[in-house]
Amino acid sequence: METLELTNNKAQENLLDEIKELQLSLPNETWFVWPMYLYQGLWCLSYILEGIISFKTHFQAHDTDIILASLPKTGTTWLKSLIFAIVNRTKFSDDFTQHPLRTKNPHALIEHLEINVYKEVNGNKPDLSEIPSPRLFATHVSYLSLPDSIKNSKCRIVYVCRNPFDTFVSIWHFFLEFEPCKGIKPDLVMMEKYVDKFCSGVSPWGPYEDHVLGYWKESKKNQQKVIFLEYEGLKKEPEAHLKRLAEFLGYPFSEVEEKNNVINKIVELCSLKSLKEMEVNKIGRLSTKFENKILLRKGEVGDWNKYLTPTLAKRIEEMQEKLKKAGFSSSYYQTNLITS
Ligand code: PAP
Repeated sequence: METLELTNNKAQENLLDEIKELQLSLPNETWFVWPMYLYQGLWCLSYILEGIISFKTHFQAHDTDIILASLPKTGTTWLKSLIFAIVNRTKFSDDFTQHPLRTKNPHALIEHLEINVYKEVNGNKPDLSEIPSPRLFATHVSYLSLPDSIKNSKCRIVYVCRNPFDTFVSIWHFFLEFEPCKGIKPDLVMMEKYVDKFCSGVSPWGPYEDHVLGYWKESKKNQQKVIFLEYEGLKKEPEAHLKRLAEFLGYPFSEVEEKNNVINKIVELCSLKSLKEMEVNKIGRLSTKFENKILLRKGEVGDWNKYLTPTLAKRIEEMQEKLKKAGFSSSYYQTNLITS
C-alpha cells in the first residue's frame, strides 16, 4: 500500500484544476490553523478536500471490501485494530506474540481512503487492484458522501459512534496536540467558540448529527450492509460486541476458538493499555506532523465531565436532543442535563 502505483488520464488531470476552482466558491470556516470547506454537506479540512473528492470520484468498491466509517475521535483506532485482528486472526500464532499490531500502529494496517490512499495523488488514481481480499479501508466521510460503488456493492460497512461530549473533548485535545497547532494557548473563550462550532455542525467531517443519523438509518434499513456500533457499548461489553462484529464481517468465532479464549485475547491485544505499551505507539510517527501517541489518550467514557462547564455541556446536550427527535438515542449513553 505504501508504494501505490499511479495511473493517469485526462479526466484525472482536470480534476485538480476543478477542485481548485471549486474551493473558491464553497462556504468556508476556520478550524484551528486550517480553512475548512463545506462540500456537499460535509465540512472538509482544506488539506483533505482533494482526497475526499478523488476518493468519491475514483474509488471502486469490491463486494468483499470492509469499510470502517466513523467521525474523528469516536473509536477509529480501536476499531481498526479490532477489525484487522478479527479478519487476520488465523495467520498468527495463538498468543499473538508476532502480531503486526505489536510493530505497527492500527492506522498503518488499515489506511484511510481520503486521508492516505487518495491524498496528494495529484488527481491521479491509485491502483488498488493488487490488494488481496478482503481489502480493509477506513473513511470519515458521511454516508451521503460515500462513493456510489460503496453503496451499491455488497461491501460491508462498520460504523462506530461515540457520545458527542467525549467526542468533542477528544477532538479538542487532539488538535491542540497536533503539531501544526502547537503553540496555541487554549482558554475557556476558545473552548466556547469550538463547542459552538461543533454544535453548529462546523467540525471536521461534520455535522456530527448528520453523520450519526446517516449511518444509523442505513444500518436499520440494511443490516447485512451496515453494522452500527457504539464506543460506550464496546467498552461495556467488549466480548459480546466482538462476537457480533466477527459474525457481521463473515469471520465468526468457532466453538473451539471461543473455548480457547480467542475473543478475549483479541480484546486484550487491542485494548488501549496494550496499544499504549507498544514501542511503535510510544515513539512512532504516522507522518512528520503526527506522533502515534496522540491517538491514544484516556479512552474513558464520561471524561468530558472534567473539561466542560455545565453551560457547554448543556449546549452539546442539545445535539443529543436533536438525535432523539430524529429517532436515535444511544443504547449505552444518555445524559439528562437539560431536564436536571
Ligand atoms: P482518529 O479519528 O484520529 O483515528 P480515534 O481513534 O477515532 O481518532 O479516537 C481517539 C480516541 O479513541 C481517544 O479518546 P480520548 O481522547 O477520549 O482518550 C483515544 O484514547 C481512544 N482510543 C484509541 N484507541 C483505543 C482503544 N484501543 N480502546 C479504547 N479507546 C481507544
